[in-house]
Amino acid sequence: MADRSFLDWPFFTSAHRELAGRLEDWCAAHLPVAHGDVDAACRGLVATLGAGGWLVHTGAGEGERLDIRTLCLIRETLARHDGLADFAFAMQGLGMGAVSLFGTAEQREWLQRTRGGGAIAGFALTEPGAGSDVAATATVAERVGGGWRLSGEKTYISNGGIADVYVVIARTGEGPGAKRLSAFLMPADAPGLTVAERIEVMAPHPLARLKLDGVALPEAALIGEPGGGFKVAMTVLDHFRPTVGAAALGFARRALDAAVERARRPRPSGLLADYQMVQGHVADMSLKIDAAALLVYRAAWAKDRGAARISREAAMAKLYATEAAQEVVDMAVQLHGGDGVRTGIAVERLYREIRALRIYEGASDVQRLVIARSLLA
Ligand code: COS
Repeated sequence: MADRSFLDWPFFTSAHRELAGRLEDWCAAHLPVAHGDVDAACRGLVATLGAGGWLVHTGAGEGERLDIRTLCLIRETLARHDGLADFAFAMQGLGMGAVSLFGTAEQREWLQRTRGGGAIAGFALTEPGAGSDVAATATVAERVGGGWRLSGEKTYISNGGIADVYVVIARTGEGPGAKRLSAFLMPADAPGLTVAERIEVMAPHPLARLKLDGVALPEAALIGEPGGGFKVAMTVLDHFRPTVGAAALGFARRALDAAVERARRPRPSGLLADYQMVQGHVADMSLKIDAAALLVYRAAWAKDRGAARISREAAMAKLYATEAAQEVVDMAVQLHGGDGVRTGIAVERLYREIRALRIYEGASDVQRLVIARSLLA
């Protein structure tokens, strides 16, 4: 069982501790699931997480706000039990993040479905020519009659192909650079929206390149102000980057547990745990995990207590926790010897699962940029 003493830290309320305990029991009863057909697994996980009441926390209705500590606790716990369950949970939040933070009452109606597990969400931001550089977004939204017509391509879109609704960022041309983008709510059945390519990755989950060929959306699809899309996207990312750090933490804790179990396992030549170098590695893993947890929950707590913007704290949490988790998982693989790279063993799966977290929702170097700019501006 992973160390849960961090729940006593002052970042949390008794409600957080109670939720973490309930989720632990729920995970033990429901996870992991079979990943063979990832689309079916994700659909099933969204339904099960919805039925369990966990997806309620992925969105904020009128007058509510997202509780980032809750999102982090849930992601950390789910990731420790099943990476795909964490993915399914996380995407409901990220996908609908713009609606939770900026949506109209009408747009928030989608939240009832995504928070209940009756609809799946996606966030269509990245493009073939605009990954780290969001201001280079080329997808265009033109005003046509009383609505909008969107054309372009979005890639590496999680839940692409199985989502029922996407938030999409497109160029509307109101001002220079980043001020030319706007956010839209786009149902997956909008005519002109197609899945151009399914993308297979080392830790499989639904991922696709989407083609928007004159997708017609009503005026009411606009989220926030015209020209406010860059800010919408960045604010969503500020809220969800700490949760990526939390997922990394879940993977790292699982890896440490596996390494400790391995080190204590009796062997004819003695326990690995008796070697000082092994002890040193275990100490370093544990240290990285606590440091990551402090940064993750510091960022979440800062937002929950009302900080207007947590760009730097969120970037620090995501950068450190994902990089540290990669090192922890890698060391866990090493401590398993040859078994560490055998397909199907927990640390081999974690090794594949952790890698993308240093890239998605802002690659590590983007986080460094955000941190440095906040100091040097
Ligand atoms: N919250 C609110 N406003 C923000 C913001 C934030 N987090 N970050 C930037 N802005 C504002 C800036 O204040 C600036 O406004 P003014 O022009 O009024 O001063 C404007 O947005 C442009 O900001 P900036 O000049 O910093 O933008 P850049 O084009 O240099 O981009 C980075 C900055 C690289 C940090 C941004 O593009 C980014 O985060 N990229 C990574 C994208 C990503 O995470 N993709 C993952 C997709 S998977 S979902």
